[in-house]
Amino acid sequence: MIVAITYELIKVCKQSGARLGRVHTPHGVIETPCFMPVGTQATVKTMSPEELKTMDARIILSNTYHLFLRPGHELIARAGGLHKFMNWDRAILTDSGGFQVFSLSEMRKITEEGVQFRSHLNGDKLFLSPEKAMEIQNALGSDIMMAFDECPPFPAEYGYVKRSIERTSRWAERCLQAHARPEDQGLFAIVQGGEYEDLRKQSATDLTSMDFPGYAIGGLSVGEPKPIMYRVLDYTVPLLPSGKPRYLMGVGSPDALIEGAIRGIDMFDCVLPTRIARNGTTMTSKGRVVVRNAANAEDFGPLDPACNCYTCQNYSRAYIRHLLKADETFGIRLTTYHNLHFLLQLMRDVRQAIMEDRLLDFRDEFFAQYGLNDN
Ligand code: PRF
Ligand code: ZN
Repeated sequence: MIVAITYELIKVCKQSGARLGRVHTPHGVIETPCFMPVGTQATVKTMSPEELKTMDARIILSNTYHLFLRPGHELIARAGGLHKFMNWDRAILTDSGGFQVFSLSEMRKITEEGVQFRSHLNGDKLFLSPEKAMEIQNALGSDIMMAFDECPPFPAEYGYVKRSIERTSRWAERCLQAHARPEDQGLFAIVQGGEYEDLRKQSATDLTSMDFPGYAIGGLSVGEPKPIMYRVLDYTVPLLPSGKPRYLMGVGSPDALIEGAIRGIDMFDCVLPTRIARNGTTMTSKGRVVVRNAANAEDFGPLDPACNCYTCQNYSRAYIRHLLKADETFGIRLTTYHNLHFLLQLMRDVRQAIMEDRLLDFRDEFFAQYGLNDN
């Protein structure tokens, strides 16, 4: 059987247990652990594909839910698929829409068949199901597709989460059956189970028996305290097959990227760097910097003296602050470029530390600079 996505383990960090590896996709190789910039609307907000390449992004994420609502997956298929439509020839992962239906749409009704909801754009009555999520992602042509899951809120009662993971497993089976392009698109399953160890185990056991080319951990970073997330990872990651990639969904704060890698996660995505960039907040080696603050009015130094990105090499805090205050688009392009570069560089540093068996030392040094309580 031909598989579109394979994982190559390069080495395990002797100090931390973190994995250095490569994910092979039809649109190139991804060094892992990796961070995936989010391009919800078939664009990473304010960044061109060429700019993403200059920071060496190898894979970006996009969303079934948004592209289904607008411009529609049939239109994107007629354009030649999502890669061609958006002029991105590297890898793309698409989320399945389940999570976005729950966070964005109104009047949703969940049944065994799927989820009925109203579009957050125009109120249209729409329906997503495992089969529909596969049809849309097959039409988009993403390299990695996600199974249609339910992400219970935090906190959620045990009985609810148990019924939910059982349905998510049945939906995963339906996704496998409906997937029409296994030769050039890999379908990842999503382990759920909230904060309940036996339910995470049940979910992982169900899904790993179905032999997907990769596994995600969903239902985290949904409002629970960080120690709970780390505990769930401690007992869930070892349940996943070591020969396949492991993806922690919706996590992108620097501390969680490092802690996740230490626990054996290979892939991450999050809107955090791009979202906070647009309100003038940046991530630097010394923690978060709100460029908009008055303290930066006459600071002619870079956002982060330790950063070698395009923004930091050419522009001052004072200039960026001025652009942001004047509502000039270039300001949020500069902060977005820096934040994405910062996280991609962080992951390069993490990979180097794994290579040299010193990821725990790296974590301690990073946190001493960055500050522990800051995200
Ligand atoms: N499921 C899906 N997408 C997601 C999540 C999930 O649980 C999360 C949770 N942090 C983010 N994105 N399908
Ligand atoms: Zn920078």
